Amino acid sequence: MRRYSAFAIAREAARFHTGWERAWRSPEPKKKYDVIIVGAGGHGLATAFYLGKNYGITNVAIIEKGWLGGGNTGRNTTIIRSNYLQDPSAALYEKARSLYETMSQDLNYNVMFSPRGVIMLAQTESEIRGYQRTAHANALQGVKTEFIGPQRVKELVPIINLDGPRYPVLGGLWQERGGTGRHDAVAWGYARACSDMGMDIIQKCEVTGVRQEGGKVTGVDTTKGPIDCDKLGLVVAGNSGDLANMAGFRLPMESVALQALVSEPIKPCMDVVVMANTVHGYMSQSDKGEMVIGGGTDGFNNYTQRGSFHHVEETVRALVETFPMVSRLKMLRQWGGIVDVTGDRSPVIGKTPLGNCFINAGWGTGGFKAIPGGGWATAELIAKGEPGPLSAEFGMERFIEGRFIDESVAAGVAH
Ligand code: FAD
Ligand code: PYC
Repeated sequence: MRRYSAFAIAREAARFHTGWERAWRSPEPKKKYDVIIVGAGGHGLATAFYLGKNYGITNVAIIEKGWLGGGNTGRNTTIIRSNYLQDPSAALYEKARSLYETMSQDLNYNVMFSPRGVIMLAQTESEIRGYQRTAHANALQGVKTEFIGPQRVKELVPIINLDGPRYPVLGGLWQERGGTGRHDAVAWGYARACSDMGMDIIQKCEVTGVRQEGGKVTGVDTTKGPIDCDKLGLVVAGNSGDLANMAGFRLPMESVALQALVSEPIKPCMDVVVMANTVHGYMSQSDKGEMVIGGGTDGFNNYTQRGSFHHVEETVRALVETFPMVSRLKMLRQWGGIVDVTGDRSPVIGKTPLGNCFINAGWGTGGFKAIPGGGWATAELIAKGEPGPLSAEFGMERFIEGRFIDESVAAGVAH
């Protein structure tokens, strides 16, 4: 792989950009791999990358039914933060956030990580108490956050209205090193690095069956024919239930669409990310100037990757009290992604009833921020066959043992 650099840009400019290589190969599948990862979203690609980088396992195929990064990874609102309440979550999300800090250098691919700061607004007395508790927990966990008062919120977000009639802004949980990253660049950067290590990314290839013998996976059936493997990783977010069905087990998860929208581009007006969880909307400004606005999940299980009119209305209505300028914006685009939600709003990274089959799923509305950490932990699980310290608490047996990792407040999006 030729490295991207300022020198490379100058060289290519001099020869009219005729020398750029394809960022990743598009091979036909081999008959057999050491590891097959199903799903070329951020978590699947990051898992493959750390299998190669941390464990030297490179005979790997990443199989994707659509195009890489075309699932939730390319559909999210790109918020990165690690201000979770419970110790195992704070460790996992902070590992991920810290990997984002150096991701562009590590992958030699500009993922535009922008640690511009994230505020979760407190707009009720109970939110004040909840976020103060999180700030104290984060201090013990080594995650840098602080609870700030309304005047500091106003300094950080001049366009905010502190005195809304129903939900005044009473303060907020501020994480200065939280922010955003370019979501599809994250997928592309990992894909390029995986391809460079000799891994095969096979797009437009749907897994239609999981073949097994004596309680172990032997391979998968796909729309490009059967492919054998020694180990299988299922990393398919909202389609996890389908894949588990093919493999013959059930998951404690449900799938639901989560929607988002963007406005027309406007001049820079807000250089932090604001989440208003009580009124239920969150907003940041993209580099193009669009206001990126997130709404809620659909109130019923479904597999649609579309937006719907009532969500636009509900989300915008929720935001105008706190951000009156939103009432003047034209909305440009809306879309949806299928998120996979667990009962405690924490992910599953763990073993399955099939000995050599592992799963990374259940990130719900918040797995973009976790991509490098989730991939790191899943690679360790697949390579060693046992969870490591980052994922030890996240196995699905916690739902049988009643050992929940309750993150319903930190999840940000009520669901
Ligand atoms: P995906 O990116 O969905 O990848 C799974 C892949 O598996 C898909 O590409 C799919 O095509 C493929 N696949 C499925 N079935 C098969 C099959 N049978 N064969 C082959 N391939 C298959 N998180 C945050 O942290 N911050 C946010 O601001 C944020 N905002 C969000 C906003 C929206 C509107 C949405 C929808 C999600 C948001 N999220 C956010 C959540 C985040 O996007 C997801 O948790 C994360 O992207 C999950 O990554 P993934 O790699 O597990 O899944
Ligand atoms: O997890 O921070 C988050 C988030 C914001 C919007 C959707 N998810």
